[in-house]
Amino acid sequence: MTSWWQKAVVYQIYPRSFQDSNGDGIGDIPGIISRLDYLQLLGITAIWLSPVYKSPNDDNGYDISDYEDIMDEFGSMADMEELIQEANKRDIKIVMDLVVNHTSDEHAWFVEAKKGKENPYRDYYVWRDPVNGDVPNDLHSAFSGSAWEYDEASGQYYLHLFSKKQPDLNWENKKVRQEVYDMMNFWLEKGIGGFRMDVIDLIGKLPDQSITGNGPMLHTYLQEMNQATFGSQDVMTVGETWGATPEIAKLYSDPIRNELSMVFQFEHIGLDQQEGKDKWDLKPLSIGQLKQILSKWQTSLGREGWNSLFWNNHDLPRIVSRWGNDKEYRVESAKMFAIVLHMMKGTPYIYQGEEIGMTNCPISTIDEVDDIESINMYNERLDQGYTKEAIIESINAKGRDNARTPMQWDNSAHAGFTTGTPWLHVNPNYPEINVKQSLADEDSVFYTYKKLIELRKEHAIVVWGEYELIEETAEEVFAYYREFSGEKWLVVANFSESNQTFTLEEEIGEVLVHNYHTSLPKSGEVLLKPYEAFATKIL
Ligand code: GLO
Repeated sequence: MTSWWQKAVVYQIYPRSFQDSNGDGIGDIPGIISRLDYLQLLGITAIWLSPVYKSPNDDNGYDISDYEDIMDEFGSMADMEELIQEANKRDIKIVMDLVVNHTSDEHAWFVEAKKGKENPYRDYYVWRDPVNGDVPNDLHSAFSGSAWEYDEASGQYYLHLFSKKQPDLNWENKKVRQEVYDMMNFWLEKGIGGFRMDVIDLIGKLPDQSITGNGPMLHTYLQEMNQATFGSQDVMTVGETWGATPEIAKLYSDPIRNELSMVFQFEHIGLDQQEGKDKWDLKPLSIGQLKQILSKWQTSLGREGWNSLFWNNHDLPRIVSRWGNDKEYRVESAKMFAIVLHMMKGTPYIYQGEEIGMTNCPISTIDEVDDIESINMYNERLDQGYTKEAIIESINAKGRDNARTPMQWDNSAHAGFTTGTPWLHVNPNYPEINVKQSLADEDSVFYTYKKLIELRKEHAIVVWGEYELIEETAEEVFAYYREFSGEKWLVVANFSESNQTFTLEEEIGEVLVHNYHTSLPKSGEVLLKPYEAFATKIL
């Protein structure tokens, strides 16, 4: 059986930073609607919309206070319905972000729960008595510090694996699960194309045993959710699953298990982080490892799963700055990352601005930072004796604001994002890097993305072809074959700033996409320039 999402290319919108329509400095839904023609031109099939629900914005919408209402700054439910319709008219589906590991502490359920131990909503969350006058155990929040927050009034602690304004829901409570399923059906009835599920690997947690990810009930809950909500509908679902291995991914996405369409795995994303440390402890990327990890995922799911392909999202630094060269070879390296990823098997995701080669936005003091994760880490590490310089270096490398600076539309004030004051600084390189410029330049990164999306739509081999890594290459050269129904394609990419050579073992035919204008020999040795990448047919 095949599904639309196997052939899809998904574009992620972080609404706060995409397009403001009313001058308040915050992106909104009418702003997104005004840019749908641009997305249609790019050719994408679906939009993953980061949360637009009512929220006090402790974690920019990932702390939801009402799942069935829209954040005031973003617009109204009528705007949301119009977005779904207008997108559907352009054959674009809207995939909603489902954040159900936790709510906001301002959600009505938590407000009730806090009223006392006897409140009917108390058990919607995870409460524990103190142990020896202290926190119940040493569970840590992903945003620094203990995962337990003391509630004076009742003398108990509640669990928050993220900020203390994001209390964890108690999934062991059947009523909680039913509320979530009802809410999902509310959105499905509005005609959405599916769900991206935030930190979904955490819902089966057993906090008393310090088990958070991959808890024993996780897959039982997902099967129950599938049955109670989207199971009978033609939608896509993608779970955010940190720490997933291919074996774990199959549990979620093997079609016979009736759980999710696919998951986001993060193995390649952790490759520039020191072993056993966290994301802030940097080490250089090994291209050899990157090839090995991505190839493992390409070949190990078989029919028991489906890959999602991504370099970027709202939590990650911009790939061109991270593993490419965002100065001298910005265009070449941005295109190279696109070619390598979009020619693989799986569903590609593009994060807003990636398609024009937007870059990280370095800061020099903590006052310039908005992201709660970075701010909490800064304070924690200052206490631990790190220097300010070292912490700022980590934030510039990995901080989430890098990806969250406003979308760069043109070279007018604030990059055409807003007529007001943007909520987060615009990257000062917007006069050179913006959509208007990209559309006017036929050699821009944008047209490589557009071409890659077209290739996927036109050639079944891109969707279904078997993948094979070419092992005998220089470390810096990432090359692979795709094969389908007697057809064979070759993809070659130089991941370095120096020239490399690659030997064409078979005679090549039509060049499908290439980030340099030079012509390639039919066979034999090819000299690859910095970040050169191409895909060709094999005769
Ligand atoms: C990644 C999420 C992130 C949220 C977090 C809490 O882990 O996408 O942006 O902050 O999940 O909801």
